[in-house]
Amino acid sequence: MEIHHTKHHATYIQNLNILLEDTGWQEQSIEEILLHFWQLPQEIHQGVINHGGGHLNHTLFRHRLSPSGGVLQEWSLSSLLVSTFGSFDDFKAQFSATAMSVFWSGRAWLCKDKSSNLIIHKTANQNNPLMDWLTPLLGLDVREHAYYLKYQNRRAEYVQAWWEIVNREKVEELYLR
Ligand code: MN3
Repeated sequence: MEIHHTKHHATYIQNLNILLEDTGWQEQSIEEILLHFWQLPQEIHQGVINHGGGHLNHTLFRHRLSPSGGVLQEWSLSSLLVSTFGSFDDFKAQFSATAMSVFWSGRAWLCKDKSSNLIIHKTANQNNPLMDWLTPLLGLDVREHAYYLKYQNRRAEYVQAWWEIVNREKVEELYLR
């Protein structure tokens, strides 16, 4: 986790700042940059998606972690999760299956759509659900660098361990926002 934060995440920020030099966009929020990147010079579009998305995705990932974890069944979103996915365990199973199905590099997400429905979503590389007009509530990085040092190729064990440190208060706060 420390290397993921201080090396991988930091590199995305450095590269994004280099790309945005002289564009006048450096003071924009990362969400605004990703929603309106097409207004930037075309030659930096993909770089802004990659490094800007990398910055936002890793920020979202880290801010949804809590050292104390949470008792998942006590989520205030539980009734909505149950009515949406069938049961709390079904939600976890569907989310985990989505995380396992990501090929190579990407994320599984719990998102809120424009009608406040909960949906499980998947993105590739450093794309962010904002770009699909969804509000990301909870995201799990399943690129190998997220887990390889501790779990090697055992992504399922990493996904299982991650559930123990999900910051449910943060997810609920974002849903209600
Ligand atoms: Mn990562």
